[in-house]
Amino acid sequence: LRLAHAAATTRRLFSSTSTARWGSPRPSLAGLPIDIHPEVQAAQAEGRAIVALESTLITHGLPPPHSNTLPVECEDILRAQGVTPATIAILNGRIKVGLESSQLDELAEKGFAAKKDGGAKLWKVGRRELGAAVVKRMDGGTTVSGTMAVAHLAGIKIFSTGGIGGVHRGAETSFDISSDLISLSDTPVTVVCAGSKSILDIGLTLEYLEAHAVPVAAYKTLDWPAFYTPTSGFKAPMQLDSARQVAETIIMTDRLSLPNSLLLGVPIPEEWHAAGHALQEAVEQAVMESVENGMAKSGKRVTPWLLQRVSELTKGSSIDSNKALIKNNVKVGGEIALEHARLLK
Ligand code: PSU
Ligand code: MN
Repeated sequence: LRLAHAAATTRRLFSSTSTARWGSPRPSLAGLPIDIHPEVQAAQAEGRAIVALESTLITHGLPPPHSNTLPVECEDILRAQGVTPATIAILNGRIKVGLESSQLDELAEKGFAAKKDGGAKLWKVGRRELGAAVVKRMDGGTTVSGTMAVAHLAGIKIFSTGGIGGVHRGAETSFDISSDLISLSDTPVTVVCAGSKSILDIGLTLEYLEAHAVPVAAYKTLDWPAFYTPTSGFKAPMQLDSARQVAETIIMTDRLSLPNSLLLGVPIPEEWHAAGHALQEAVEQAVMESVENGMAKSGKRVTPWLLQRVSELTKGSSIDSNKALIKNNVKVGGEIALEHARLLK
C-alpha cells in the first residue's frame, strides 16, 4: 500500500503541470494575487501597445524628488505615444501590473522611509523574492528579473528600464552575478536598456549572456553602451536598425518557440555624452571604495550602494544623465511596442 501511494505521489509530482518549464506557455492568472490595472486590461483586450516599467528604480534607485517625478514622466511619455504604461510593483503582498499615480508616489515615499528604517516592510524584489513577498504581504520594488517574471505572467512583451544587473567586477571571487541575466535567458520579455553601468564587468556580462543564449543587440549602432556613455569598449554581437526590426525579431523569436528575452542596448542621447565621460571617473572611485569598505561583498545591497555613492561623488549630476537615458529607453520601448502591436493586428 505504501508503495502504491508513493507511486501515485510521484505521478502527481511529474504530471503535466509540474513539468512545464518556465517561459512558455504562459500559466493562467486565475486565483493569483495579481491586479492588472483596468487601463492595461483594456489595452490587452484591444491588442494595443503596452510597455512594462520596473519599480526598483523608484524604491531603491533614485532619491526624492526624482523617485516621485520620474515614474510619472515615464508614463506620460508612453501615453503621449498612444502606449499604455504598466509599472510593476508589489503593494501589501499584491502583485500590481499598472499603478495609479498615487501608488507611484506611495512607492517613492516607502523607498525614502526604507532608507531610514532599513526597509523592514519594503523589499527589493527579484524573481526569487516574488513568492515570499506575496506571502509576507510586503511592499516591493521589482528589479529587472522580478519585473520580467510579472510582465510575462501578464502577457506583456516589452519592458523599458535604465540599466540591467550583470556580472560584478571581482565575480570570480564574490560570485556576484545578477539574476537579471538568468531571467534574460528564460523569459520571453524584451528588455530595452542603456547597457549596464561599469560598476559591472561589462565584458564578463556579455560573455555570460552569450553562454546563456541571450540575443543581445545594440540599437542603430554596433557599440555596446555603458549606461552614462554610448560606448563601453565592447561591440554588441548584433545591431538592430529600427523599432520595426526589433518588433519583427521579437515575433520571430516567439514563433520559433524560443524561451529567451531580447536585450536591446540603446545609447544615451548625444547631448549627455560629454557628461558621461566625467561620470565614468566617479564610477571607478565608487567601485574602488566598495572593495575597500566591504560593500562589494554585501549581496543585494551593493548595487544601490554604488548608485548612491556615484550620485554623492557627482553632487547629483549622475541623476540627470540617469533620468535622460531612462526616458529615452521608455520612448524607444514605446516605439517598439507600437510596431509589435501593429504587426500582430
Ligand atoms: N542598475 C542601475 N540602476 C538600478 C538597477 C541596476 O543602474 O536601479 C536595479 C535594477 O532594478 C536591476 C537591479 O534589476 O538593480 C539589479 O540588482 P542586483 O545586482 O542585486 O541583481
Ligand atoms: Mn548581486
